[in-house]
Amino acid sequence: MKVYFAGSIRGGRQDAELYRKVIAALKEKHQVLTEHVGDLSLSTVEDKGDKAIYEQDTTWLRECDIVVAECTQVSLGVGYELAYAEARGKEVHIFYRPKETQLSAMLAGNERFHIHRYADEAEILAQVKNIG
Ligand code: 6IA
Repeated sequence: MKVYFAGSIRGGRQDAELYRKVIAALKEKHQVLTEHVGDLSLSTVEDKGDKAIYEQDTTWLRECDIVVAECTQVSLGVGYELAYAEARGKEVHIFYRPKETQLSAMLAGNERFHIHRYADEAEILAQVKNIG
């Protein structure tokens, strides 16, 4: 299946290495459209053209079968992507570490989203293998 992985970029890159590992785990069974989200060298300050990024990402969101989002690091862009995917009837899986963040009620309270709580890297890597 085609997977759109969403993770924080301008919201903060503290979990970028974890995103990279989750993307690698998803790639064992799926095509991941957004591998750059786990690219540790991705610049968040240089502006390569926000319009082009928006157009490409929304095209991929319409094209994907499943959205997988890591939401511990709060990101406006990821929140927007989740609503965009929901409006188009996509299957959405949200992962977060409850010890480190309180998930927004706008996600936690949405019964159409599949919410997965995890504690550490080993746990999320095992959980994503059950998707799709
Ligand atoms: O608000 P945020 O930047 O944290 O939003 C992160 C989400 O928006 C990710 O899930 C991506 O899908 C998308 N996104 C944000 N920035 C980019 C980007 N270039 N390329 C692709 N998708 C992006 C970032 C580099 C740019 C800031 C120069």
